[in-house]
Amino acid sequence: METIPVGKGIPVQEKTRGGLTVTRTTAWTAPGCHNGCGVKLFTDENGMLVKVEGDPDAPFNQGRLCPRCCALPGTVFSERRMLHPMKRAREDRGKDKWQQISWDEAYDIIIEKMTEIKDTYGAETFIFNQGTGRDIVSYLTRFMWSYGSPNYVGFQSGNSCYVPRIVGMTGTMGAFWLGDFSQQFPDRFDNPEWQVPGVVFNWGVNNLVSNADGNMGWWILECMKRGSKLVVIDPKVTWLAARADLHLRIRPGSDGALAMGIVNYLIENDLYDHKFVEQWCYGFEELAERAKEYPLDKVAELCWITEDEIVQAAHYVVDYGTSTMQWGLPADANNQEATPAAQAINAIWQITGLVDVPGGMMIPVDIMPGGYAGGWGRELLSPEQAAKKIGADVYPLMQFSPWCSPDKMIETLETGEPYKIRGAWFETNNVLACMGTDAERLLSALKDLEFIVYVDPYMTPTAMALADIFLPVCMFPERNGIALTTGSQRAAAMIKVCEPQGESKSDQQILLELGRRINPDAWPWDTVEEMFSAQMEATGLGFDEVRVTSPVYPKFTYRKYEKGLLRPDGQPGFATATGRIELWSTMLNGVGLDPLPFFSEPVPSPFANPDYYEEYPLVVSTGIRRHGFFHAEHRENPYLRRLTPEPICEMNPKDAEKYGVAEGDWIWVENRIGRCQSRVHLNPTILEGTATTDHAWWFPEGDPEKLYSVRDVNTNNLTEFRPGKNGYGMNLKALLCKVYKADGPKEEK
Ligand SMILES: Nc1nc2c(c(=O)[nH]1)N[C@H]1C(S)=C(S)[C@@H](COP(=O)(O)OP(=O)(O)OC[C@H]3O[C@@H](n4cnc5c(=O)[nH]c(N)nc54)[C@H](O)[C@@H]3O)O[C@H]1N2
Ligand SMILES: Nc1nc2c(c(=O)[nH]1)N[C@H]1C(S)=C(S)[C@@H](COP(=O)(O)OP(=O)(O)OC[C@H]3O[C@@H](n4cnc5c(=O)[nH]c(N)nc54)[C@H](O)[C@@H]3O)O[C@H]1N2
Ligand SMILES: [Mo]
Repeated sequence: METIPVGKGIPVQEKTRGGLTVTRTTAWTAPGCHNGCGVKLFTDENGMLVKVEGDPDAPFNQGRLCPRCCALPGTVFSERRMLHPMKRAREDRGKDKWQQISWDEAYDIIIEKMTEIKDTYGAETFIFNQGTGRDIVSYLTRFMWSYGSPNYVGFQSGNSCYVPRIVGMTGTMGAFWLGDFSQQFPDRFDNPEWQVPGVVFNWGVNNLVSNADGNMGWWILECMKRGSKLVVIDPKVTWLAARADLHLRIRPGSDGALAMGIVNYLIENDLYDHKFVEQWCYGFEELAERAKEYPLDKVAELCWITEDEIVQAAHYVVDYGTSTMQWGLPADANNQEATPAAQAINAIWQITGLVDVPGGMMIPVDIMPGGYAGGWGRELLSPEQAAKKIGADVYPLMQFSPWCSPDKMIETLETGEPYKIRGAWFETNNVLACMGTDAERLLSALKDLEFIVYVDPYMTPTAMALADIFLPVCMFPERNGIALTTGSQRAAAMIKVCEPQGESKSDQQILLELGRRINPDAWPWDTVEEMFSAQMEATGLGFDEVRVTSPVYPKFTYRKYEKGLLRPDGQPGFATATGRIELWSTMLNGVGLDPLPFFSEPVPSPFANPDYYEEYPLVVSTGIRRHGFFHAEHRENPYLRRLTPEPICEMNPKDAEKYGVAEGDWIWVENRIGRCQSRVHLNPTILEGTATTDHAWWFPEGDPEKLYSVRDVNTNNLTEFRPGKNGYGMNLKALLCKVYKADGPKEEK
């Protein structure tokens, strides 16, 4: 593979005038992050990390940095870091009765219990749990496969972070795409091949705060400075929405209808790219027929917007040369039928031919195939064991990804069918505070397992409730590593600049050491650096080399479908059965699913469930991202906590008046699944009839044996295990709720 080394010639380490050592490296995990920004870490003569700056030479962030990295020393040196491996008797789960042990003892207990479970019941009865993408995916999946289990899970119903959208992309194009903000080029906005998008669509994404999925919010401003128009589709007036040329404040959960309405308008008004459709698309007639079900008047009513706004949006797609689109989590998680909605949104840019062209939608080049997404070592799992994956029989698409079905897994935990689950491994997943849907149901389902291991830099409510063995991990300044980010458009080195706190070790070290004991053939490396080099084999680069040339970019070309660069057989076209973009998906049809995009109401919804709506009259989006927190993390860091000290429910002042609550009140937010507490914040930019809640709340300073009050304030007391027909998608952004006054948390459980 042809690669472009960016770092060559820039020193990795230098002394500053103040006597500090500055190291150019990459931010990755822990603590949690999606992006892998280039950073400069400043350490003093005692090896203390004293300061972090953004690296202006890193093309990805060009010196920008979020508050969580700026406040990193407070996170690394927090008194709440876990310093030693610990064990606890199974009957003491939930009690703060831990005993410090050595790594050897921890490993011995783990190997003994995991071997016993495998020999007695089968490796499939031991499940592996991961939260969002952090730097463990490829190592933990390899560990799981080398042990023999097919069950990788995160307990977010419908695997509803990115996976539903990815199925919508691969199911139609055999590829994955992103908005083209020049991120694939080391010289970025100056690259001569790149063109500034005529229009940027920001579709249900708050990227200045979340910088989600390999996208950075400031790139949009760079495009706007260079002339891009901006369209924002978001019920809330975000910072970017306030500066948009067009802002569609749609009803949460109605995105699929809007997309189908735009597709229909583009086709009926002959605004699509005939030549591209004829040459590269399959199933256009069928799509056009389906889209007729979404005329302007109907869509306007469903989305709570005007017909004219839909018409304007459709024109912004095509009237300014090119347009590109960055989307966000609501596309996966505001409606069970998320994949069909993702197909609909994709179709807008597919029928207009804005595919892998400068300033359109961009198909990234994977520097390490399967690296970030976890395909490394999949051959270690035998076909017999793979066939035991929970949910893959009901949802056949699940055979193709590392993940099993969380919705079937919760049933399996409860019923013991088709087999009883015995043990669980949690790494990067504080599931009872954040990722876990219907948190109370999940706690009941997990609490009696025979053996639970938890791996984290911090004690968490989940570890306190469930773990028998706790393994402390170190953070990125304390270890070496390679950062592979979403789309793996680059590989970057992480360089150790300070000693790990206490006895903590890196995830990679832990999994290599345990892997060598559990299946030595699968883990032939003596050091983690040797393992990193093996992972990067396709690039021909070793870790030592990447250490100085980091970041390394794969060479990028546009219109790969014309050049035979997308298909394994090297022929022009797309990696689908027909070789074309399948607007009518043969892959989905092949597993008995609707091959065309469609919209159906989220469950519950104001239109589909009027009786529910009458009792629970607010449409609530849960999980608004905050600058200072990555999910359930960072609340122990005083600098970051100050930004958002408590969970907030934002609502329009008119709704607050209607429901008798006021600014600063503690309230219950409640629906038919459960309730959680929050403080009211009145915000006139919230669309009337809707509200938002923060997710992932707990109080690290609280009582461990009350699980840090997580059960009082967890917004996932309101969410439900209920995926779409293909097993993917859920509703956590368009719930129906009511609100009323409460006394404040820490009173209840
Ligand atoms: N600081 C910080 N950054 C993060 C995270 C974090 O916890 N903290 N988490 C990371 C993770 S794993 C993810 S998945 C991403 C998620 O980040 P994003 O993809 O940006 O998603 P959200 O922040 O959930 O919502 C984005 C916007 O969608 C709007 N919205 C809500 N409901 C709907 C709807 O139904 N339709 C439309 N069109 N818009 C809607 C909201 O008002 C909000 O402005 O963030 C990542 N980045
Ligand atoms: N209601 C509602 N719920 C949501 C969401 C929402 O919008 N609304 N968002 C959902 C989404 S999109 C996602 S992706 C999930 C995220 O859910 P998770 O990814 O499970 O997030 P956390 O609960 O913060 O748990 C992560 C844990 O990993 C630890 N950690 C961080 N980095 C590392 C590391 O490198 N190694 C190890 N071993 N540990 C590490 C942290 O200290 C923390 O305890 O939450 C989901 N939950
Ligand atoms: Mo996520």
